[in-house]
Parts: sequence; C-alpha cells; structure tokens
Amino acid sequence: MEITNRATAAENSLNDMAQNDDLRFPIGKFNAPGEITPEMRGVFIETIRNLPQTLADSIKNLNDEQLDTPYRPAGWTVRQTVHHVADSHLNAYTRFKLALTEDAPTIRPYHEDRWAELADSRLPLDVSFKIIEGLHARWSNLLESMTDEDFARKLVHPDSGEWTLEKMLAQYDWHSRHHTAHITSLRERNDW
Ligand code: NI
Repeated sequence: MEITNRATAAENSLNDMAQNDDLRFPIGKFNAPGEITPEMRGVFIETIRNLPQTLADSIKNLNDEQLDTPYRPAGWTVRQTVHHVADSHLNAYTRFKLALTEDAPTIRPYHEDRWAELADSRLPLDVSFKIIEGLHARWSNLLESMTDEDFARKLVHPDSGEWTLEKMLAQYDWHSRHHTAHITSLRERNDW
C-alpha cells in the first residue's frame, strides 16, 4: 500500500513538473533551425519590429492585481515578465552591435532572475514600453540593414559558445513569442 502511495505521489509530482514545464514553455523550448533562409530572417525581423505592439496587446486592460500575478507557480509576475523583456532585449541589442563592430566578441552574461528582483521591475509598465518601443524601432532597423555576411558574424557566449547573428535573431524571435505567450496563456487559463 505504502509503495503504491509513494508511486502515486511520485507520479503526481512528475505530472506537476510536466504541467509546470508546459506553463513555462507555452510555445516549446528554443530549437535553433538547421538552416536559416533570408525569408525566415524576414519573418523573425517582423516579430522584432511588431513586439512593442504585440506585447502591449497582451496586457491590454489588465489591472494591477492581474499584472502582479505569476504566470505559473513560482514564476515571474506579468509585470516582471514585461520588464524582463526590456532587460533582455537591451542586452541582445548591445550584443548585436558588439558583434557587428568587433571580431567575434565574447559577450557578458547577466543573472536575469536577479535583475527581475530589483526594484525597477516593480515599476508601472509604461516605463518599459517606452524602452521597448525605441529599442525595437532601432533594432529592427539595424536588422533590416544587415547583409548575409553580417548575419554570419559571430559572438561568443562564455557558457554556450559561438553563435552567429542569424541564430541569435532566431532566438530572439522565439524569446519575443515565448514571453508574450506566458501572458496570453495566463489570460486564457483565467478567462481574463
Ligand atoms: Ni526570457
């Protein structure tokens, strides 16, 4: 009996973990495409260009209590998630510019979880939307100016190694949709 109960408990805990993983990765984990065509790059750049609007739409009409709700158990709140997008994409933009102007620079990682705990991640969201709007206007403009050779330029992440800029672009296309989906899936589940 005890073994059965333990087995059931373990199974339940595995189910919880699987469910939490679904909540954590609503569009799946990032899978780098084997080959990235110019057409695919065009689609990714559209995601970057449109994110300020897409993200603003995702939080439309949410009140402060809803903005301060975690998108999953022990996860970031909606508010932290939006501020994180600003944090992350500021870093990403800097990394693109470093790789365009230096030879395979090693970039500087940061602790995104600790950044999200700092006081400015509790501010009203309009401050980060101002950043995201200006940043994405410049970033998408920069991306549209880039040649095949530019997209083949590299940077080095101390943990994950060498990345081409086109793989980075694919990752931030995913990252933009990933965090937007955290918010839209929370709204769907709560019927908000
Ligand atoms: Ni993120």
